[in-house]
Amino acid sequence: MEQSKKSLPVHWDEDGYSVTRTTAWSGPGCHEGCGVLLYVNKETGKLEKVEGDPEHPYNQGHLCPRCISLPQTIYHEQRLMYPMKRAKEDRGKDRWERISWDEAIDTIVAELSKVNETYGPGSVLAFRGTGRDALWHPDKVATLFDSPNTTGTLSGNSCYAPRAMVYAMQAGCFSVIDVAQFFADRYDHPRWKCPETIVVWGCNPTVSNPDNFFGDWIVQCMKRGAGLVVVDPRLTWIAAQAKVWLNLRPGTDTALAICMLKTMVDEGLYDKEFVEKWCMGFDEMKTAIDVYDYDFLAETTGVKLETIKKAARLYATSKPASIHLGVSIDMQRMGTVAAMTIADMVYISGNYDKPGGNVAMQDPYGIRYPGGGGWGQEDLTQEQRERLVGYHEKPLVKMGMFVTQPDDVAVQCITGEPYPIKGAWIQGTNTLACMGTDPETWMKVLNQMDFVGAADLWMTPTIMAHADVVLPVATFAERDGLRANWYNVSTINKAIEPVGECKSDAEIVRLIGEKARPDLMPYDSEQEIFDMFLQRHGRAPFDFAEAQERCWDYPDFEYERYEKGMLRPDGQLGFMTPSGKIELASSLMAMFGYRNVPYWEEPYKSPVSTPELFEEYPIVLMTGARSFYFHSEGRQIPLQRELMPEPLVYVNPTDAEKYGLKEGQWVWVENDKDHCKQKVSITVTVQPGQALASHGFWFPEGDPEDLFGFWDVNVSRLLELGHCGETGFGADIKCTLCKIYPMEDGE
Ligand SMILES: Nc1nc2c(c(=O)[nH]1)N[C@H]1C(S)=C(S)[C@@H](COP(=O)(O)OP(=O)(O)OC[C@H]3O[C@@H](n4cnc5c(=O)[nH]c(N)nc54)[C@H](O)[C@@H]3O)O[C@H]1N2
Ligand SMILES: Nc1nc2c(c(=O)[nH]1)N[C@H]1C(S)=C(S)[C@@H](COP(=O)(O)OP(=O)(O)OC[C@H]3O[C@@H](n4cnc5c(=O)[nH]c(N)nc54)[C@H](O)[C@@H]3O)O[C@H]1N2
Ligand code: SF4
Ligand SMILES: [Mo]
Repeated sequence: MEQSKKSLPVHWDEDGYSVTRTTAWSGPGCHEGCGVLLYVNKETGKLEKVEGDPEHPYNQGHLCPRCISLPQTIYHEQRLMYPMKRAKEDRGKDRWERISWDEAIDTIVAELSKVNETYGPGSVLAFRGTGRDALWHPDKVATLFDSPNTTGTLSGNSCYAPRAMVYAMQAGCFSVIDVAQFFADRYDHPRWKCPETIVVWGCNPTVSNPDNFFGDWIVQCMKRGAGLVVVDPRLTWIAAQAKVWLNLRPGTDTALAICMLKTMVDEGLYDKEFVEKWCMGFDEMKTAIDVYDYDFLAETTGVKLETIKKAARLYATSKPASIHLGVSIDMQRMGTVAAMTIADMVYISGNYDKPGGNVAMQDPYGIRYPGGGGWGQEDLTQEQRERLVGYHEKPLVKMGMFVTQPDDVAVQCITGEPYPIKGAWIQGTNTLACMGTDPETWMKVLNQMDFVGAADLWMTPTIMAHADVVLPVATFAERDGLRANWYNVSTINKAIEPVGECKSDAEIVRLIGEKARPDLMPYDSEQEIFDMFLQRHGRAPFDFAEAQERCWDYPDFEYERYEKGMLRPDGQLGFMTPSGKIELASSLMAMFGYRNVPYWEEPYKSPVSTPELFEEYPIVLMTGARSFYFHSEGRQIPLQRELMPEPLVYVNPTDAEKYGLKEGQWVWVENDKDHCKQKVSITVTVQPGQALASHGFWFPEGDPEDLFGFWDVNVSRLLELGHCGETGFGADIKCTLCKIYPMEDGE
């Protein structure tokens, strides 16, 4: 075990403050687990300030606005403080009544049990959000009521899942670029190599720090000599630092990737020895991309062919080199194909699982649930498991790839076929204002539920519209917790007592479990659950109390594990795939009847695929790039809200002129499906003919019975469910069409 030295313990006193060293994991929300120091005033017992922990290897003292504004979050007057209930006929009305924790838990358990008894296994559906702390929690709640069904509500599971699915099919596990994050001594570690070139593709990492990846790590590599290629329609800050910026048309990543892969193959710029020894399917892959013409591919993307070839050569000839993907790859109907084609570049380049390349991910000490989810699935019978939505129709769902597919869940809830789904548990997601593609459909889904329970920090539009009981959740400063990402195990160490009667997500699930199924919840405290995660499901050499004393722990890390028998449970050399090799043409995908080599198709709506629609809606619309808000959070927090008070749609000056749009003006963003309103921001960082609209906005200061005004500004109304890629993964969230025009006075 390689540990960095901590000069101070987990708790200490300093200048009238009691200081706690902890790691930040939501709520409030974030994907990260940065080390933070929480300063609590010893006289008032209140949290007064937050600082980045300079000794935590993860963020090395860095901090961003969401953690800095934690005190404003914790003591905000609108935070949920007590459990509350409301009569079913009062859904949508601000008629909440405070109740005790006992009554709240009793009601949730009684109502969800009734649904299960009436409609059978699977009829309770848990809604989960993005990778925050509350990730294993809703999954476990569903299984307590005999249900395998947990869902997101983003069409095509278009966040992370498309990439992850393809990586698993081709190489047996997820992978990430190596920027020294596996080592506690970071950039000084002797076995690490700084990448010569990093390709940042469809990601804005210094803003989004997504999926356990702190964006500043790339900046640290740049300081140590790394050059960048950035693939983004927008000129982001990171794109402006690049040697090559590939400013493609949204949704054409697969065409761009085929063009780059073809350049590498045709020019012999790949690691023939690695391909020969460790890959299968090269010829099939080559035959598939041979049919595409370079000029056609370049023209499709809107980027000059020579620029694309230059980027391909730069990546292929740099040693080491890596490619970092973001969510914009997933947010296209072609998402899995884009991810597959880009992954092919990584595999044939010979940079896989090498220092400074793209490395395979494994759970630290085999600890799974706190970093992902799925706790409870093992308690279900085979019959119950087969009630998973899509189990019989979708082989990848049957295989356990990301629980359900939201587009299918919506259909089943509304039709009641093959069986009704009538109980909902919402923990850590704001379905209507954020996650839900086509929120009108999700309103129908939630409306037809016999019972809806929820746990959140705030009264959200979703909870106000649909919940019957709501529970108040503690922030990470107010509780203990355990986090296991791929690089380390970190603990959350409680610094203050919760405000009001807030409880942690883990304690909430424990209370529900204890009441509903004591046999499946034999734990007297949340700490016992963490002990179980560490030592029964995982192989950690410490229990939770000891983990808290360490605050973080970095397990040993090896490169080139395929040569050491470390990537397969059977200890054989190679990869966790049927052939034991990296499958450039995945045998599993072929077996399931899916295309397993690169191909190109236009987005569902685009200038090329729907020219008539394009005439009426001449702007290619991206929805929802990351800002310093975390999704739909933070609209109540002054420090965050003042940075972006209203939802903005970004357009290029030429389009502003063409369509008569003025800076700061409210406009309609509209397509053939629906419309919403946003405020115009004119910027050269967005290219002519394209626009970017904000997602996740609502107005917590607004009328609760108007659902805080979320509906008018929600750009996901322009998106449709049911147009995913052939595997069910990926949907065109960031590549649709629209027109933008000024609102009339009085509208
Ligand atoms: N149009 C469009 N839509 C999008 C996107 C886009 O780019 N464009 N992005 C999509 C993506 S990638 C994602 S992942 C989804 C995210 O969608 P969601 O996960 O639904 O994100 P939020 O809307 O912020 O909802 C999270 C809710 O959980 C609460 N919360 C935060 N921390 C905790 C906690 O620890 N415990 C509990 N119980 N609650 C907590 C917050 O207060 C908030 O109400 O949105 C998707 N929606
Ligand atoms: N501050 C903050 N951080 C977050 C979140 C948040 O809401 N706020 N959300 C978290 C979540 S759930 C996620 S999934 C991650 C996502 O994190 P990122 O992957 O960084 O997501 P985005 O910023 O939405 O998109 C990245 C870039 O893709 C570009 N883009 C748009 N369309 C296309 C396209 O068709 N092709 C290509 N190549 N690029 C395109 C956008 O211009 C944008 O700059 O961030 C996480 N971190
Ligand atoms: S990325 Fe920012 S908000 Fe997230 S844990 Fe780190 S400092 Fe906090
Ligand atoms: Mo996401």
